Amino acid sequence: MPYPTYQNLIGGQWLPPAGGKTILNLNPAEHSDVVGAFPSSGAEDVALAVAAAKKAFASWRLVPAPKRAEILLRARNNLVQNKEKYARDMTREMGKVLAETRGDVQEAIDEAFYVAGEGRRLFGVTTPSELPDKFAMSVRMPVGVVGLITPWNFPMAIPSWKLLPALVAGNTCVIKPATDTPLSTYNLVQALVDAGLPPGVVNIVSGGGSTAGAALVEHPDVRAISFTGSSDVGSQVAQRAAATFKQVSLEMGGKNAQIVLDDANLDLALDGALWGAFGTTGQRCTATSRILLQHGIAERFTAQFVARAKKLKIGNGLDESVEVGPQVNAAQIETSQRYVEIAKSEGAELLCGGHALTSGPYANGTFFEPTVFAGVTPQMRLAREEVFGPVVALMEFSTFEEAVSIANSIDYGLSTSLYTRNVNRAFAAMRDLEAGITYINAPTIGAEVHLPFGGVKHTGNGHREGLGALDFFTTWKAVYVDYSDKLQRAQIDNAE
Ligand code: UN1
Repeated sequence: MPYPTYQNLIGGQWLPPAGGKTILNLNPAEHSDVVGAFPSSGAEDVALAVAAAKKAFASWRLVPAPKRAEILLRARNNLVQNKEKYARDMTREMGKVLAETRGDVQEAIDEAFYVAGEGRRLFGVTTPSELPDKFAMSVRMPVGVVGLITPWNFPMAIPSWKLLPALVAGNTCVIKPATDTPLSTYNLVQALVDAGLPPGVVNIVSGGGSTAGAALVEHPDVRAISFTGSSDVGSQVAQRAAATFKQVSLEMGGKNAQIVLDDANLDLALDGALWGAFGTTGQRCTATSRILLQHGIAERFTAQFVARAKKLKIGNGLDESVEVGPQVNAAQIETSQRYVEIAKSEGAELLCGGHALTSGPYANGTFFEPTVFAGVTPQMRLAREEVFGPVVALMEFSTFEEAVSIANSIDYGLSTSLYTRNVNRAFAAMRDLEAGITYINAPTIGAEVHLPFGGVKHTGNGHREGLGALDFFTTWKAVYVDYSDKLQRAQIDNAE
């Protein structure tokens, strides 16, 4: 089957990568379905893109923010119009089911709407000066050229969390999409270009992390890097970016716990656990990967959870009746398989799943069965390390305090959830769970774009997307206006 070849977008032009190499983007449900060939870019391509972004910054920063926002609003309308097509493209390249890829495009639509409103805010702060006849204010300035490195699990939503706030604030961007899912970034950027975004304001350089990604992180003219991916890679990004004093925002792994107390609405907790653990085939940084069960309900919950996990329909996400799509690639399947072996060898009990599906309708894809382990203890690797696949650990506890302590006993701190009808416990959990996000009576997944998104401990380095994004993509400037017509020396002329 013929397939299209995509180029990099640099300074408004579609250019082939300098090295002439490409990477095939395959449908993980059916490898004979080639979505397209995308550039395998290197430092030379990144240098061109950064130069284009630098040039465009000179004029983009002077476009009034409300005007920049109008482009985002028009882009939003383009996304709405193309939602179904973009969702289908995304299912083809990433695998998750259509309902979810529609949600992913919708998240970009929501982000555009939210961020466009910021064009008429971008609030600064005025404060009195300590000196007479002097005015003081703090204004938000763009950072400059920013580099964005995005993951494959939310191929349009996460690029939108980064690109759109960066743009409304007046930055210009070079984005390196995930090698497995570049098309959705192309679609998002096309919506912006069609909305009138000037050339060079957003540039796309496709390729691998160790080549294109590393070059972006190291380029001296890039002032900030926003990265979403694994904690291992994030740590390298931060270390390399430090050499040129870049601001770095990192959103990384999770080992997210759903706690179910004896008094919970059990059916609700089951619905939440199933969606949190196996939605997106477990490939969300917010996925539920530990389910902590109080002794009183553990047996009932476990039996029903396993029965329902076994019934989930696995298959090609383009089939509307499918509930769980493939994993994104063979490496992810290997990771899931590896953790199944690790968990078994550590003494956890495999209740269902545990294998890749390789025959019949699954023969040409990367599928893994929804997998449930019971008897997992806090020391086991399955309780501590991120799998990023449909493999979930059931753990038991006696008291609420013990549950919180188990939930907190890991390096990660992204999302957490508590199912209970006890309002006191709910508020204690909101305070005590070490995580950037806590849900009460809802699963660990499902963040909305206008709240802060990010985590503590090894999940992040303190920045937030959503509500916090403008803090990252702007830099404060203090401005003093002295209208006294004389030299006034702060801390000296007005001293007590
Ligand atoms: C991720 O988990 O990788 O909160 C991003 C959610 C989505 C975004 C998830 N809105 O589940």
